[in-house]
Amino acid sequence: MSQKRTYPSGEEKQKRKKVEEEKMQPEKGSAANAMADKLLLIDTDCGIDDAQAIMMALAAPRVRMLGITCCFGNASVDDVCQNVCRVLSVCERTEIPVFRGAATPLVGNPDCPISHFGTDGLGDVLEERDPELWKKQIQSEHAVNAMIRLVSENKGKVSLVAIGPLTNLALAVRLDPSFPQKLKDLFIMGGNMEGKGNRTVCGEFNFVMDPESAYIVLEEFLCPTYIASWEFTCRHKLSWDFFDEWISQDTEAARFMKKITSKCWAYSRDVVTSKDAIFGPGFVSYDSYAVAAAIDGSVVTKSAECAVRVELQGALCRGMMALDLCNKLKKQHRVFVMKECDLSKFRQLLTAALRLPRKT
Ligand SMILES: [Ca+2]
Repeated sequence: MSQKRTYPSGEEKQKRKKVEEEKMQPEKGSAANAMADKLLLIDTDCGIDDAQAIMMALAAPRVRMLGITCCFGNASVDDVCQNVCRVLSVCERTEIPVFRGAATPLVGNPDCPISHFGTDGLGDVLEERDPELWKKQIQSEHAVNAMIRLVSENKGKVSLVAIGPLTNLALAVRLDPSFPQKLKDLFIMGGNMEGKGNRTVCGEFNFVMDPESAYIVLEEFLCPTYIASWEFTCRHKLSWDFFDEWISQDTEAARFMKKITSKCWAYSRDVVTSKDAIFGPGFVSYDSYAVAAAIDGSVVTKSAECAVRVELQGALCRGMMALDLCNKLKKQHRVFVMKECDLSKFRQLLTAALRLPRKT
């Protein structure tokens, strides 16, 4: 039987965390501190909640973002690249390299465009959607090559946070089978734990967009893996009152967020969705839960440790993540499926996300 465990679990993990904390230097910006920073690589299909998640990582102290790799999903991969550049520009962090990755899933064509966050992924409200303007900010190196290089250069130190379809990750393990071993850990927003879907009856968006990649990642990434499923995020929604206050802060990031959510139906309180019907109404920053878990392990207070597998067949269940609670699959590798979250800590991290750019 699977066990529900406190997160983070195990004496060894606590010890590792302590050693890591001791290594951290109080003075920000020094070379020594840069060595002790938490190294993050974010793989994204930048829609509005990705923007929120990226800002959370940018606002977190002692986090060094090695790069942002882009994948199709909430929008085409070109729009995704532009969206990431816009977010970095608002936060005055354009020194962070952005890489263009997969434009399609491994099998079939992408089921795009997606209108959840507007056709451009950021609410269809931004002017100057000129690809040429942003093109020069995109690195020429492919996202998958960059991912492998950055992780190989920092072996055992990088936390990879995947908040889009998992195509780039699947390609990375095909190009370099030792890639997962070189990661410190992997955080995923995606999949489901109760068979409830948002994109299909049983499937969550990121996994349904490329089920084969999700399958490969959950079978072959044997590093410590933490999953924020769709139901987990919905069960930890925040109030619309929080949202209103959050986007009303007097900062560039908050003004940007207010703008991109202004005409988006996903942020309309009057729209009743299936999510509202199941979990009640509220604001859910889906991808931010994976980033929060990566930057502060104490945010997630309970998780189930079990084997998981993605269903690739079926009329209703293709793309669904199944939890093997009875160990029927006899898989050695188990992942941590997040169950409970310290909402107060999460709220603090999210609040800080819109206090950007940082005042120096
Ligand atoms: Ca996303």
